[in-house]
Amino acid sequence: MKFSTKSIHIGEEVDFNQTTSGDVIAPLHLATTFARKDVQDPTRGFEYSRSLNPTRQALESKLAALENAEYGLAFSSGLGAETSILLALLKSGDHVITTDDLYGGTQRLFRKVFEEKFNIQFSFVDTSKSSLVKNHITNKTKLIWIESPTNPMLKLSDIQAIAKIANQNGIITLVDNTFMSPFFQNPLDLGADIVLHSTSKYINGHSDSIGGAVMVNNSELYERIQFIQNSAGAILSPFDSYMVLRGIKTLGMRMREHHRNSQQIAEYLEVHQKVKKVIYPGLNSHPQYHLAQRQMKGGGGMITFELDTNLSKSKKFVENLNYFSLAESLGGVESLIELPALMTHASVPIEDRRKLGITDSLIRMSVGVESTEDLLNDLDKALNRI
Ligand code: P1T
Repeated sequence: MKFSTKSIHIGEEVDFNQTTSGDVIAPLHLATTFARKDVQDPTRGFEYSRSLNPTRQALESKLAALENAEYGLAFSSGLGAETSILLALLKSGDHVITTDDLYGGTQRLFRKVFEEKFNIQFSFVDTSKSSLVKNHITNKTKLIWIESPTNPMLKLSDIQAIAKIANQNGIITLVDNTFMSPFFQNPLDLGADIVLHSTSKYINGHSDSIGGAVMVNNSELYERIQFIQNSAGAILSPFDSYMVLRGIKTLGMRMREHHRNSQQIAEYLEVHQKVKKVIYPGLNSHPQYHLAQRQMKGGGGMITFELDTNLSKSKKFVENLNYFSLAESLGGVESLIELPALMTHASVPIEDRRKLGITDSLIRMSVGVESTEDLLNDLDKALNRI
């Protein structure tokens, strides 16, 4: 089965033994608990919805299929999924190597919760240089956590090379694949052990559900993470599972459009005289363009750029757009724009932001699937006004 067939059919096969009505979509099961006929034998395997719910189960099998994985798990948010993985895999004294340029909320979770309160050590490393990863491995290193492309600088890491290093040292590799979605990148196929998504972004795609997903192939890893999903309880609700099942059906066609619009906008911005720099993995000016071609099936829908002007004019530019809402988040059908230093990455220490190039006037754009012409006209008008 190819990608879009899986995104429509897996988990939602019509099963005349389970349903009396022949629903062509997975029904929304809101029940918190399930009656049984026999004390010892839960009918059809369902007992209590935190442990297992039929709507969430349908989504979890679809999520697994899209990352070519054996198992999928759905969580209450991307950060809920992250917390559950850290609880499942680590204990006090363990060490994690992670990408230096990460979503601000992930950094806050690592630094302020797991490092400060639970004595887990994190090394923030430029994982776009695989050799640096090797240099930071110690006998306490249990996990290598990669975000690729990174948020917001769109740096890429060679997943295959890093997974190989990790594997040789008995270390688990995780890839946060939120920016690419399973349509453009499949980290498990490149040797990673765990894939994580914030489904709040492309997977749901309509900016109306917060959620997270984890996909793995190894049954022992699955059981460890599933144990925490049930024990700590950060599950995706049945209603949100239904929303994501609905959104995911068009993931392939949305990603193609996000990419098509982004490529044209990135090319337009790159030659504009008021633009200083554009970072987009589909441009051959991207420092890792060749890795992008090898590892990803498209450049995606995120563009980071800097105007050749000061902060106040950059603010004016983002406030003057019509179709790009000034808002955090990404991956929805509507276009969004933001200033990471003042918004999504405000919790990152200022010296780290400086080192990474997250200047106050850096702009991050999530290109939606509106008509290309309207988006280009909107940008053109706002650029002419500064
Ligand atoms: O928001 P939540 O569903 O908890 O997902 C967290 C998360 C994890 N990983 C990546 C790469 C992310 O970008 C995010 C959330 N990011 C934003 C809200 C943002 O505007 O960048």
